[in-house]
Amino acid sequence: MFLHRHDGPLTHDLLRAPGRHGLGQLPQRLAPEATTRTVCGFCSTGCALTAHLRGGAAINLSPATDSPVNLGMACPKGWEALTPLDAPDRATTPRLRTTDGGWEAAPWDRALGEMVTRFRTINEEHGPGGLAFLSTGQIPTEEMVFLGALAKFGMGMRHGDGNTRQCMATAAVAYKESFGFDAPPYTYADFEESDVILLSGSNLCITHPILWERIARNLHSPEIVVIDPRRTETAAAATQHHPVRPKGDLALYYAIANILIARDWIDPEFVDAHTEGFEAFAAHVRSFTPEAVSDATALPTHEICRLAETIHAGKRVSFWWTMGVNQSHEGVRTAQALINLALLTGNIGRPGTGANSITGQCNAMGSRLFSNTTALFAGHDFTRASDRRKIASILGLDAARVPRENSLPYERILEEIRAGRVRGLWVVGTNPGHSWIHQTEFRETLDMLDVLVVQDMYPDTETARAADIFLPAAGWGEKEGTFINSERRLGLVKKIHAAPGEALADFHIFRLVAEYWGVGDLFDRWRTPEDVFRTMQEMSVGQPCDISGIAGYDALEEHAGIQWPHASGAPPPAPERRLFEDGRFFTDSGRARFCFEQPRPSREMPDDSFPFTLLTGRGSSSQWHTETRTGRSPILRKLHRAEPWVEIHSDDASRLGLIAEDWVVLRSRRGALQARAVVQDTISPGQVFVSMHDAQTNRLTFPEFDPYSHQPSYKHCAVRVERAHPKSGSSARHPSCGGPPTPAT
Ligand SMILES: Nc1nc2c(c(=O)[nH]1)N[C@H]1C(S)=C(S)[C@@H](COP(=O)(O)OP(=O)(O)OC[C@H]3O[C@@H](n4cnc5c(=O)[nH]c(N)nc54)[C@H](O)[C@@H]3O)O[C@H]1N2
Ligand SMILES: Nc1nc2c(c(=O)[nH]1)N[C@H]1C(S)=C(S)[C@@H](COP(=O)(O)OP(=O)(O)OC[C@H]3O[C@@H](n4cnc5c(=O)[nH]c(N)nc54)[C@H](O)[C@@H]3O)O[C@H]1N2
Ligand code: SF4
Ligand SMILES: [Mo]
Repeated sequence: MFLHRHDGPLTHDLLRAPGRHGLGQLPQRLAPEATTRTVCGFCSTGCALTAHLRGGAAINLSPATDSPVNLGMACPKGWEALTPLDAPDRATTPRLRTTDGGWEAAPWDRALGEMVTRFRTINEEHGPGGLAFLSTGQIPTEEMVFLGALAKFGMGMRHGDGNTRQCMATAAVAYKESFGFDAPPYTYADFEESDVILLSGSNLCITHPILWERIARNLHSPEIVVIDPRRTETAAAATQHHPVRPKGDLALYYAIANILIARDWIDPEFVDAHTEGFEAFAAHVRSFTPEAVSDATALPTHEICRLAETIHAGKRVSFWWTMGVNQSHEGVRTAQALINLALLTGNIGRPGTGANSITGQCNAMGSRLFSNTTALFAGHDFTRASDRRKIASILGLDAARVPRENSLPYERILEEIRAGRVRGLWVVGTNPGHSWIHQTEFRETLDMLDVLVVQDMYPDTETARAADIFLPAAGWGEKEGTFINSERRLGLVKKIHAAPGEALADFHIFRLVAEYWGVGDLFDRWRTPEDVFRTMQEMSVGQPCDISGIAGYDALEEHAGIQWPHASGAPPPAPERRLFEDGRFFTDSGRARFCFEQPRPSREMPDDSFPFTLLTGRGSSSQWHTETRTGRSPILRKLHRAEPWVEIHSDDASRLGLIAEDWVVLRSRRGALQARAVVQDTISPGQVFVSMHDAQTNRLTFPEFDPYSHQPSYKHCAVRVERAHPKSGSSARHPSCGGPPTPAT
């Protein structure tokens, strides 16, 4: 027996219930030789996958044909999702840092005892602000709920955030302000029903390949308009590509709005009946003539007019955006500028329309609603007493346990660490030692902690390597729960694989931490993920995301996923549903708001010393973020370049004396990286692009944040390009990607 509570024995059922710890047992509900449906654990598309089982465990995956999401399709990551689970270097035991800086394997009992003792000491010395957590959009919602409740109501933490800050915070804030709730209005069928599809800052072909396939099925010969500084795979397949100057979007969308208003190409009935703030918005955009914004957008005036004409010509126009918009120093206003175009033209609430943020991670939507970080559970408000009472009473807690303030956002938590106020950090299911902006500063920040606890599937992530205590987690496929995809669909994720060694589902780790902290009784009713799901349903009652009408996991199984809302008493869920069909929004007035502001430049623009603008983003459909999972599949590795690469225009290359495949150094004021030159005119002169999958990338990025969403502006900083010194290009290889070692910074 390896589990003992440090101040008394663990409860009996925690020790004895079969399958509870995820230590190899598979759930009884799966027949030994059969198939079962699950939801992919990579991107937010939420493809349904069929798991082919032998002896109750999955031996293969294929796309499910009976789901309204992916219609029998999947991308390489989905097909290959089992391989990373079987990697020989999975974490199988907890580990503790030794005094000489090495590691020792430790039983759970010791690791959790150590975590609790050290966290408690911080709590006693520094109060509830001394501890914080950073979580993820890649675990089931039920696990997010458990962590959010445990950390904030059980352990008394005030601050917790997640990697959705890096990703979706902008869209969440934009929707909340414009629509009154964080509510992406669309359903995937809209891709097939639009006659104009405008994609801004989205490389859908590689980041959401199955959504691109949905566009390919559109029978209305749609105009596909891509707004992206680069001629991406998506732009190359579109009918129009407008290579906007990086961060020129806000001026561009205001200019388009100006043309639409000036030419009377708006929908006045919709604007009158369902919006507020139109007059002020019209006055605001009046100075944004195509001529006035031509420089800011790098687009000729006729191209800006053509964009407005295209929108006007469409009967069903949909506006989609992803990270090219969200990751910006003015992301919220840019997202709202797109929302404003949909409102002006009445393109919302009908098939094929909408102002549509495409999410990123498999459960980013779950984290937006249920992680208990910036919003209290189910879109409630920490600062509102009635909301605190409601949530506390559902959880059977004293309302005084619910913090009265919102958590600090990610970058402020890091500032608190640097100020010596946050001393203990718990990182779950994210790898900020690679993915957070301005890595030099981030690594220094981690070094200032008294205790860093990292909970991950793999012990060697950049973040795990800095940990004091490492907890081995089961991954996707090794536990059950629900994900919420981009179109608000809750899908059921199954346990189809045994976790290795002593790795535990995050759900069970949270249960154990609760026990060790001495607050296990607060969460006694949460024995299984489905218990938590029922609590989520109760918490959602009366909210726009009401899911109280879903008849448990069985209903999710039967319908292959159900979109929110689905309130109790509602008719059986249709396979595809969109929001705002009645023109009523979630604001107090029921009207959508026009939100706008004067554009302003980034704080770091190219100059004589650093003349290039650095863009970053996804590199291929076979790579996932920091590559802890996809990097462990030999098949996926074959589908992309092995070495780091930088996309550079041929004019710039010849000016710098570079030819294709030369090693170059990219240097910003904060750091440097080396990569092979990919010389191609998919990028404009004066710009370079590197993929975020390379751990070197965020050494360069500039820590600037949207003031409202606090999302990092990953896609804009100033760099210079140098030919790599021959000596550094040839010797030892970069450990993770086969490239040369990185130059000193
Ligand atoms: N294969 C794969 N798929 C993924 C992921 C992955 O890691 N790998 N990650 C998932 C996640 S979490 C997310 S958030 C999504 C991200 O999905 P996307 O947002 O589609 O991906 P990115 O490549 O980050 O950025 C999209 C584009 O923004 C452009 N861009 C940069 N600056 C600007 C600008 O100022 N204006 C405009 N209009 N465009 C700009 C870039 O050139 C880039 O082509 O992908 C999801 N899907
Ligand atoms: N320069 C630049 N940087 C970027 C971006 C960019 O476009 N440019 N994009 C940003 C965006 S949009 C995002 S979403 C972030 C992503 O950044 P991260 O969240 O840091 O990236 P991942 O590699 O997805 O990290 C997930 C971690 O969780 C672990 N994990 C997976 N499943 C589980 C589980 O079930 N339980 C536990 N405990 N662990 C698990 C994985 O092994 C991995 O270490 O990167 C951001 N960083
Ligand atoms: S498109 Fe996204 S959800 Fe679908 S199989 Fe690929 S990674 Fe998974
Ligand atoms: Mo993301």
